[in-house]
Amino acid sequence: MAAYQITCFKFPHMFCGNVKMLKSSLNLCLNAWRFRGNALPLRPQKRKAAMGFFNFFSRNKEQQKETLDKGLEKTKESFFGKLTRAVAGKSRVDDDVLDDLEEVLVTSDVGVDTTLNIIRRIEERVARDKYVSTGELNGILRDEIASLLTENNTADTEGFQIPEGKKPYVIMVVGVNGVGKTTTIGKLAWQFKQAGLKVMLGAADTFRAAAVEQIVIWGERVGVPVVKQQMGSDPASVAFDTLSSAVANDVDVVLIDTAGRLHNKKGLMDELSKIKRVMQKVVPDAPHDVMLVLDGSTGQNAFEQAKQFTAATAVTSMAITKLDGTAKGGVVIGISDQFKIPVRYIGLGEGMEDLQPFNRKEFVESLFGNK
Ligand SMILES: Nc1nc2c(ncn2[C@@H]2O[C@H](COP(=O)(O)OP(=O)(O)OP(=O)(O)O)[C@@H](O)[C@H]2O)c(=O)[nH]1
Ligand SMILES: [Mg+2]
Repeated sequence: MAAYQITCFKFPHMFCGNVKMLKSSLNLCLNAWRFRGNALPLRPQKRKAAMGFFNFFSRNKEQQKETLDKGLEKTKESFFGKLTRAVAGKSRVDDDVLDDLEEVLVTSDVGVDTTLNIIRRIEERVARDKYVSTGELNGILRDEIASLLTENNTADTEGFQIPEGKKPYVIMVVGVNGVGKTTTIGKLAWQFKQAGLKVMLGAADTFRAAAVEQIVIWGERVGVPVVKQQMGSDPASVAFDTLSSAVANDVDVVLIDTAGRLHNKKGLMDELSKIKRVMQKVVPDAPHDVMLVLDGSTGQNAFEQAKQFTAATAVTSMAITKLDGTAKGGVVIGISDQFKIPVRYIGLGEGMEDLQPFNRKEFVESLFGNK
């Protein structure tokens, strides 16, 4: 498969299998940050249902599958378009097809390391089965990617349950600017509320103009209280107030919004540690979850952010947003494979219901079709 190997100097973790891959990697290095809109559209609530604790997501399985299939449409179109071109005129999976497949996976934002893992598994399968037709490739990819991802040692999030003695359960949401932190908080607040939990939000992004307003709007729409102070006030103080109020009001789950920050801005990263320290004065083991939100539509940039953010602060879960309307959904496979920190949720739209627990098997089945 790989004739010779070259290490990409800019991103040494990107191990480039061959020249084709080097080209793809360089393209990925050049990916620009995506702009984002500021709109906060919310579709009307489709269904109100009191859900059990163990499956708190208010949409039933078919609705979730529909949203997932629709959300991944662009990724599928792009991936299968490339795959079809790669195998055109070839009947069996040979070294050439594998080389092309490698390129398809890398250019679909799966990431170099995960791509090499997938290719290795398929090579083993081809060696075992002697003859594999290109028509079988799709099913093989689905199976191998699904088993690669389930070999990871983290379990999928099927539901949400507050662990014994962790009330209020505190989730602090972090990430760079515009990735969808506040929106994810709004969506989660809605889901938790639907499940019958008492929810409170903390507007600890006091930095960006209109950030407080934005989370207050979400609070009103979802019908949960938001603890806030003036813009420019100390985020740690807002977090302290939120937790104090949560304890006094017997709240089940607290979601703390934070300002967008880059991992390499020391002052801003220190601010996160301060927020944590101050929260611990009220709830000693808070935050119980530090959720990193990543914008999936930025592809390999999301991957880089995950790497750098997890190295800079103790992240315990991830949410990948904006998978709808992008062809870069393959990044979820790479992130889920490469990080031991679980991807808990995926964002598939701007509406309240467009957040789902990430289920690796269902994700791969949606991408490659059911058996
Ligand atoms: N299509 C789509 N848009 C999303 C999704 N999640 C968030 N957005 C949009 O992304 C934009 C930014 O979302 P915010 O929630 O404000 O992002 P943020 O990380 O809080 O931004 P800052 O507070 O500025 O750092 C908004 O227009 C959201 O509606 C998603 O899953 N799909
Ligand atoms: Mg925000």
